Amino acid sequence: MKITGAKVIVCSPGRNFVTLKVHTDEGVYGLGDATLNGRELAVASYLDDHVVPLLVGRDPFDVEDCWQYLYKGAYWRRGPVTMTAIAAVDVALWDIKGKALGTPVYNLLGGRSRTGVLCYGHASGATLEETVDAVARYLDLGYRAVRAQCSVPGVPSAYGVGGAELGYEPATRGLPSEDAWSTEEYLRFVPRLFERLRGEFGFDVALLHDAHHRLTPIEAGWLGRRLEDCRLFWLEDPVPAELQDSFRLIREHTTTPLAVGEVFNSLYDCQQLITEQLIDYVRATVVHAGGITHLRKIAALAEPYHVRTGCHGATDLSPVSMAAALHFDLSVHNFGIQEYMRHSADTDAVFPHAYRFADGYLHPGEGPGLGVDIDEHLAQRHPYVPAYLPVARRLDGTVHSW
Ligand code: GCO
Ligand code: MG
Repeated sequence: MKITGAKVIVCSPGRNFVTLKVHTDEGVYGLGDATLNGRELAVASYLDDHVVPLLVGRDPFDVEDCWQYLYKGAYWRRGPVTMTAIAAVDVALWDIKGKALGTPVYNLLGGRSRTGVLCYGHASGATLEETVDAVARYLDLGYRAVRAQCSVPGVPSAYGVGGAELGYEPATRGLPSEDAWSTEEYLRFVPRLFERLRGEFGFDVALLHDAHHRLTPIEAGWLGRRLEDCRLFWLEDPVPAELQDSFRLIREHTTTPLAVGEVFNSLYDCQQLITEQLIDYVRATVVHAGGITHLRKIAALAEPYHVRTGCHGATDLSPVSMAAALHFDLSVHNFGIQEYMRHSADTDAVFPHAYRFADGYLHPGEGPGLGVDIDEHLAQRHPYVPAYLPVARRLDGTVHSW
């Protein structure tokens, strides 16, 4: 089998997605997601201008060789744009191999390690009571794990609140919006939120929280310790992860489990965090961390250190990424949990897929390959719209991590 060409499809069924469709001489094609939120066209160009010409004539079954060729052959290594582009090719090749062999991708990855993929949904509200109601709604739907975010009194437009019916959509069309931030107000409020949620729902539901890179290590240590009695499943992104040593400082102060890595794009971004056991969950994803091939290596490094996976699964990861994540999650031994934000009806129509939710678990389906497709005709009806993630400023106007 030979690759005959590949097409980059940019569409915006409610939000922007970049999809790579790789064609072969036997008529089988594979899909890969190449969406980098707010920077989509950079990856589309990287693929179109620099990667697609390298694919023609290659054997799509040589997945590892193709990965190494694109990674080492570029000379310029890592970075979100490069690694997202490589991921798109990698995932498309796994899809082709599964389809050609007539088996779901998880069978190519060692088979099933579990019967379903535990996932968590996003509950949020403008007030504490609204957040309580939102968590209740997720429990009614069958979720066993829920991330809770809430507007903080005195902080207009806190991270993680509002948007779609069952989820949260941070990118806005046009130029970036600006959110305000106050660490003091936030730290005063979050313990109240989780004490209330535990009081209301008890300890049978797993509760998660995302601090979205906003704290300093010592602030994060304080928050983690203050939340210990609420037994969070994890506290996510307590600090920006550029300085990995900072996690040691957090660890010295709290036993609240830590999750990090949705912005990571390679094993080298989490090597220290894993081997020094500074985190409990690694959130790297197929789409931003070099595809299934590279994410498996991250999971393999993490396994002996008791670090489990908790892949990013926000709405900016297309259904192609979600499908790929589920095959990975089902097969990898040290899986922890999968984030699952539902896509809009428009997105689901453009990307028909076999995966389904039942009783708090996701299932990738039994069809060959990834079990996801793209309706190109429909995609054309939703052209790209410039959109950006917000920028955060502290109350005095200083730019802060969003
Ligand atoms: C999460 C994330 C997202 C990101 C978004 C950026 O935990 O789901 O923090 O909400 O902010 O995916 O593109
Ligand atoms: Mg996050």
